[in-house]
Amino acid sequence: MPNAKLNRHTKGYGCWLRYADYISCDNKAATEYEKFFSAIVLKGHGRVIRTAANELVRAAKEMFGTDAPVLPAKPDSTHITLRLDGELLDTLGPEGFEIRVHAGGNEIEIAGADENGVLYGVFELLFGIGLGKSISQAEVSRSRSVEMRMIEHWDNMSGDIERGYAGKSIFFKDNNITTDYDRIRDYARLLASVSVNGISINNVNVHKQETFLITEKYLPQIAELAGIFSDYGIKLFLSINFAAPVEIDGLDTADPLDEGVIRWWEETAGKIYAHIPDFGGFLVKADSENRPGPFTYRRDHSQGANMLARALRPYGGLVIWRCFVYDCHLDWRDRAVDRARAAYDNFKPLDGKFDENVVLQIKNGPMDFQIREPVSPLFGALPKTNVAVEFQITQEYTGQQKHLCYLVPMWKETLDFDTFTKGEGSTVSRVVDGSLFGLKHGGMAGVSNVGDDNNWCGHPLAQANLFGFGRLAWNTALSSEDIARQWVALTFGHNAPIMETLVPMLLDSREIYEMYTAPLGVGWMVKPGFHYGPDVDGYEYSQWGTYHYADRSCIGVDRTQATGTGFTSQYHEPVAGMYENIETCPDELLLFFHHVSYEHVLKSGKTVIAHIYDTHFEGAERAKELLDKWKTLKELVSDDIYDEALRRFEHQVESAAEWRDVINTYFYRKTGIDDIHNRKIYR
Ligand code: GCW
Repeated sequence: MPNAKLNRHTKGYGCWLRYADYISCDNKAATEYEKFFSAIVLKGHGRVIRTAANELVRAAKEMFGTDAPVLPAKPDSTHITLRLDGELLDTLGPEGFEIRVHAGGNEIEIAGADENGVLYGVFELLFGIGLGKSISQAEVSRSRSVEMRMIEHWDNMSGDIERGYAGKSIFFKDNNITTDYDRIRDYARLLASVSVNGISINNVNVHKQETFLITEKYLPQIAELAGIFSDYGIKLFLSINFAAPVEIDGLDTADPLDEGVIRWWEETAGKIYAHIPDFGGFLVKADSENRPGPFTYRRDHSQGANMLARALRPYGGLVIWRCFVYDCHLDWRDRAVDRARAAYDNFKPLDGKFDENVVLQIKNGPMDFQIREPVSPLFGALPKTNVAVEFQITQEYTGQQKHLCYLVPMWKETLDFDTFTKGEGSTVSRVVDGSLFGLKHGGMAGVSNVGDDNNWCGHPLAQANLFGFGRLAWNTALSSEDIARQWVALTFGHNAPIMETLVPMLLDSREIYEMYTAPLGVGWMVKPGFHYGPDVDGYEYSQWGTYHYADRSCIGVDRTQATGTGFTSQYHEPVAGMYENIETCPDELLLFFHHVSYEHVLKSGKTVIAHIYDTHFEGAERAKELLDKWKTLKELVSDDIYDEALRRFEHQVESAAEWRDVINTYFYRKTGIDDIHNRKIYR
């Protein structure tokens, strides 16, 4: 059931993989590579290395118009060799690769520690060409930063996507599984090009019908999709319903210690692996936002996760267990309750109790993907447990792909954050790559921003987030700016005005969005349900535990140990002390940790209220500048991309003005404090 409007030939559809555009413009280096693309030598067997060879054949055609044969042995002419080199496993680790230029320049050899390594080496070579690297810079040796690099879809079988802003699901429609395999293949290729190696295709909120995805009814079709991803070295995972034994087969319990339940999951695992031999495993949201879980049976989360893990273990499967577990029925009247504490309170006591093939997946912040949150204190608090960080690529709280918000700087901040658990240098990236505590598994997961829109992500520039997620997961040391530059060059070609305009737009966009929305780390202030547009008190008296406590003189949440909820004590020193003390707490998180007067003076020298007014006026102005800058690119980028983004920037300007006025008026009315600059605040 292909999307009727779909046009695979647009620039937006092709994303950063339009090889023909790599060599156009003034990319002089590209011509140096042409002679190597006359033949591909394939040393090694397997579906992924075959895909790698096919990718080079395609690139040869698109870049140079050459029909490159794939040969089993070296020809006399120049060529590219793909080779499995097991020895690289010792030096570079799984999925590592090397690109070497040999024999008087007659051969480029791409050697992979395994098949994925070869495929990533191919994309690295092609990206190098796209980025204008000369052949003398082509030799590289690369290792992955983290093992699991997962994309997670919140797609329902109805075709709707929970928190999806780029159309409907590419996997499901009208309660059926897609047969548009071409699109799935294009998607797998896109993900593999940025080294993604795992995907879960259905929503973590597993509803009635999706519960049955692990049954014979759907497994044959799921296996078709899994096979496509396998060609690209990507393992398929499914989100499961913890109550599946009850809902599918009428068992009277889903208690993880019940013999019948244990057997049920073992049999289910057997059935799944009979269809999908390289199935990745289960992703589980349990006891969260009204989903079933082990709490129902007075069991803890290690008991729940381990039961599933043991069912998958004979086949090498993983259980990815989410730590987004909190009470969503809180009472706003009770100032002592604090949702931010929940993940740590629930999981810290279980450290050491999880099986080896369980990975705990922790959201980057303690709340829920706000534009500014501290890093979750659970990172670094689980020295005996495999851990992955969960980021949200889809822009639920960050402008819903209507606003430009390049998220890589925020992810970088999380990865670079020092937990101090084992002294200085105990960064989150070292937690999730397993090196800090010597753990077996770990990774980075991103909630997908992809739907069936022609350009995949809705906002053409939101593709930078998908690209950036993969690049960063592969190499957590890359800078946000490097990633932005790579994406711009590969997507728009070698064009200095585009680079000079777009890279700063991307890099500034998060700060701009933050300026005109909720101030100083307090979060929320969005319309309930949709999470879009301003509604300062939308969640203030709700059960979701997301408060700002603004009154006529003060605002913010006291999360200190001394007088507040004690959340700061979940951090290791010196981080705990830094947040606890209002003098050392960074401005941008002040209202996350402290309840302060509007007249409190920030480190910037401004009062809180002046900061609120200033950032909202300035943020809305800077949104206008984004639009103006985009307009300067009209003649330089393709119409499909230009027009779509233009519409979105125009809307962003309006929405930012709405935010500015609602926030400023709200705080003016609360405080009665005038703007010292006398700007327009509606009374
Ligand atoms: O922030 C919330 C979202 C829900 C989501 C949940 C989660 C999939 O609003 O839509 O549910 O997070 O992460 O489980």
